[in-house]
Amino acid sequence: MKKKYSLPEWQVTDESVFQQRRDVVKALVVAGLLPASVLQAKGTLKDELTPEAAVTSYNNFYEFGYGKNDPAKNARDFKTHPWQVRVSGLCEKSGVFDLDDLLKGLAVEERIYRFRCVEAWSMVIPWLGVPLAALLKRFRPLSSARFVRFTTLYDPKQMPGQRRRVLDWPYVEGLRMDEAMHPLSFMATGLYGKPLPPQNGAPLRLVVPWKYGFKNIKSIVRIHFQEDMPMNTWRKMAPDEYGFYANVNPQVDHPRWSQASERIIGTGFSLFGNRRDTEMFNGYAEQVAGLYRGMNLRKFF
Ligand SMILES: Nc1nc2c(c(=O)[nH]1)N[C@H]1C(S)=C(S)[C@@H](COP(=O)(O)O)O[C@H]1N2
Ligand SMILES: [Mo]
Repeated sequence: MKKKYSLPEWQVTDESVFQQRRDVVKALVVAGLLPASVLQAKGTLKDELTPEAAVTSYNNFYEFGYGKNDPAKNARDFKTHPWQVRVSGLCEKSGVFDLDDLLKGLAVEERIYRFRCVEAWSMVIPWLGVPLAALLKRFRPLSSARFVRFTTLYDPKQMPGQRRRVLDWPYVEGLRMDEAMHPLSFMATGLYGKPLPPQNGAPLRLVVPWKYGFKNIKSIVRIHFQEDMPMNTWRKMAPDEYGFYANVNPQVDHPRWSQASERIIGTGFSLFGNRRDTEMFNGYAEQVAGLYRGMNLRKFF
């Protein structure tokens, strides 16, 4: 199931094996038998899978509350089946589709991707899903479609966070078409080999691993192809802090904090700090830098 865009095998170790190995290393460090630096050496603590319990309990999903632990509690009864997606705009096959029909015939893949929130924390998550390009091609976008816009469900009855106008609901995100069609762009339907938990954006959630987490819009009910750049929710909220592109970039700080490094979630107690340097395009520069050739990434943050 591993695809070439997943992190290479040697960088990702099974959660339990990794935990054991790290415990041994830590014990040796504490005992003075190994230098502390080994705990931060490249390829050791770096790309371990984030424990499933952390992926599914430390969430941002404001529709279900604003605390990291709220979505897992408040989304427990969220109804994600049946689920319909409305497709509109500059494409040949618009309409309202049942999600089951939309996914029929598309091969489900596993992708292990780094995930970097704009708040400077990160995870490594094994997703299940389909390449975004494969899904979008079904609607035959016209060549005049330069952007695609995604919209989250609006349902204040089920989503208590929407009863307050903390954000301009419903949540909206967008991609340039060439970004959307890039082989790394992914539409997730599961994680850790199981269907997506509601708090992670069931039943359909965008995953664009070289961009900040807020681009990864959850519980999508609408896909719209258009000529002009869509306004995305966080940019509308605070245009000086959140852009349209939102490419992970350690050289362009958030106005209120540095983006040079990130806190690794779920690694538990660490003597030497569970941080790592943030990488350009979240480590995917080789694959995606070409999309932005000639663009000033300070201006288009
Ligand atoms: N609809 C919607 N999508 C959303 C959000 C949200 O509040 N509402 N939060 C975003 C942010 S800021 C992040 S970091 C990721 C978090 O995804 P996770 O909880 O699966 O880790 O979801 C993104 N997608
Ligand atoms: Mo985020």
